[in-house]
Amino acid sequence: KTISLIGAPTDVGASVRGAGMGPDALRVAGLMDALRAHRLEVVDRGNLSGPPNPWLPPHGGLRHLEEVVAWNWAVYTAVDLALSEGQVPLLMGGDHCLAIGSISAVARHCRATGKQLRVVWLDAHTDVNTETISPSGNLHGMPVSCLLGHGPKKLVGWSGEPAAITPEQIDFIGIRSVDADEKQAIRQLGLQVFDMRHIDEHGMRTTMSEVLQDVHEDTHLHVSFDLDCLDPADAPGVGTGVRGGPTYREMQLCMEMIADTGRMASLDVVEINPALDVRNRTAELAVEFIQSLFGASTLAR
Ligand code: DIR
Ligand code: MN
Ligand code: MN
Ligand code: MN
Repeated sequence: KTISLIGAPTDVGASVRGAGMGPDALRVAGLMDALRAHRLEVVDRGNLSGPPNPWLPPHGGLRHLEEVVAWNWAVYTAVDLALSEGQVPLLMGGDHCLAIGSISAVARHCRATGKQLRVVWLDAHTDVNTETISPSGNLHGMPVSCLLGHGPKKLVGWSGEPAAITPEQIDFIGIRSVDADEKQAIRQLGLQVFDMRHIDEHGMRTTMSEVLQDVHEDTHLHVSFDLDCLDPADAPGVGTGVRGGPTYREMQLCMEMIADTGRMASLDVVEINPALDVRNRTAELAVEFIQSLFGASTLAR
């Protein structure tokens, strides 16, 4: 299968400027060649275009709603096209609000093809805020709510159903920052959150076994990888870093276990912020993990 790189250079959903430079940071870090080195076919579809970041305060609990809608529509269309051509879309963000368009397109595709969608959300945050509970109004903290059908009307229902996914279809890994009212939302929705304490106590291996146990032949596995999942000591180029993330080795194991399922069919790589990075270290790290997600490992070639 051909991997289709889709750049979405925007930070309209974020609280810190700079994530819009993420796609080029990944290209400069050698993403294409890294994947081709593992005999994968890759096409770079270039960058999508959309409105500039007006950098305004929130309106009714939401910042830049119109801009977030416009960017996500471009993402939805591009991911939909890639999937319809039988390719594996790799969305290069951009901030995490873009997962709304990306996963909505994936959900629609899964319904059309009879696949069972499972989402693995790798993040320090659960991103399940809404306009009524978000302390920031930033839409990169709300994509999961939108996908569950609880966001602003303009960002809900894109998959063709009221909700793109149900709570049982998504698992969160690496979580260590949840806002006060977000905690209640997690409990009410019954979301499966494997927080850092869970990983501390059970290890990444057991955690990922739990997450992946019901992945089977008909599963379409979507990975939404927010680089702030990693410890900021390893990945300094993110807007909202939180210390205490998985180690480099734990994260590699996570990626390798996902690759072992052979079911990953779409991917978001988001929140890389080159303006805050150190010599492109975070994008280079992302490239290593992406290679592992696509099956690279120490002894297999
Ligand atoms: C925070 C930050 N929970 C918010 N969220 C981030 O603004 O909703 N998600 N940074 O990745
Ligand atoms: Mn996120
Ligand atoms: Mn995050
Ligand atoms: Mn589960």
